Amino acid sequence: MSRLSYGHRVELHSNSAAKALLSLMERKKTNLCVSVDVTSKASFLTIIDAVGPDVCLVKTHIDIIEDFDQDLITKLQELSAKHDFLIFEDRKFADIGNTVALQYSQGVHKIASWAHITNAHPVPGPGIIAGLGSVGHPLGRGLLLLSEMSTKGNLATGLYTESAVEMARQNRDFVIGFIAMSRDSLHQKEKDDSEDFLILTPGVGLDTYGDTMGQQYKTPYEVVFNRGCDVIIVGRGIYGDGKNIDISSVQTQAKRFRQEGWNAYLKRIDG
Ligand code: 6AU
Repeated sequence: MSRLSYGHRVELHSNSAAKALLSLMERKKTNLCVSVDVTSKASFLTIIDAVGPDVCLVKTHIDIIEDFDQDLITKLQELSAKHDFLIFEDRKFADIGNTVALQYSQGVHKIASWAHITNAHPVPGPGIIAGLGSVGHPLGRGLLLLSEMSTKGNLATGLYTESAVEMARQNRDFVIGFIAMSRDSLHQKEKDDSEDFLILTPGVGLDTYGDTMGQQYKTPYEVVFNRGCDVIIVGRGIYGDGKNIDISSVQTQAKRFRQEGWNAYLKRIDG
């Protein structure tokens, strides 16, 4: 599956968010997702406008924005239309189905109304997919399960990862793929050409190996070429600590990661 082009994989999905993301990557020639982990509305929108031309996906942690308001969502949607990217709210839902359905649709953020894609920990079992799907599926949204994590000592390994993949297989209309560190957990079982999952991978960097809190970085080449992942998720590698944002440096770094990710993909499908 990982040798097929993004464009060829569109037809293997029924979910509209998955189709839209694969088409967009093919059309725009980028597999870069920027993770915009800053806390002010102004910095958030400034970074997104700067990286917009180079990304397929903007990833948000909407609950860290100090001055969140509805206008921020309007502006985010305007930037999504202006630059042609999709929106991924990295909410990491982890509760029972009834609770996550409320967290996804209600409250201050009303995530389902604007995020094309969100993610969840599989730890509660299939009920979390049922709960999120009851809200997101009718809206054409897509869900990623965290089958692996990037951090040192994380518990998402072995049987847990395999069970997450099985949960996804039972819900392919809504679960479009995984947050994972490689394609390996799918490889053995990717038997037929009709199964295709997207692998989005965080913990991607070019200049550092990690942070002081357990994050571990791999290069875009390692992630996309060696490990068969589809989308590289990059945060601080592009905008540093997010304090004194230098727009031209943000743009330079975004283009650098975009090129590294895309070249690794071209080499993979060529192989
Ligand atoms: O590039 P960074 O380290 O600045 O940011 C990485 C981003 C952060 C994390 O919340 C997220 O990726 N992340 C995730 C996701 C996307 O679910 C899972 C994981 O295992 N590790 C990780 O870093 O916004």
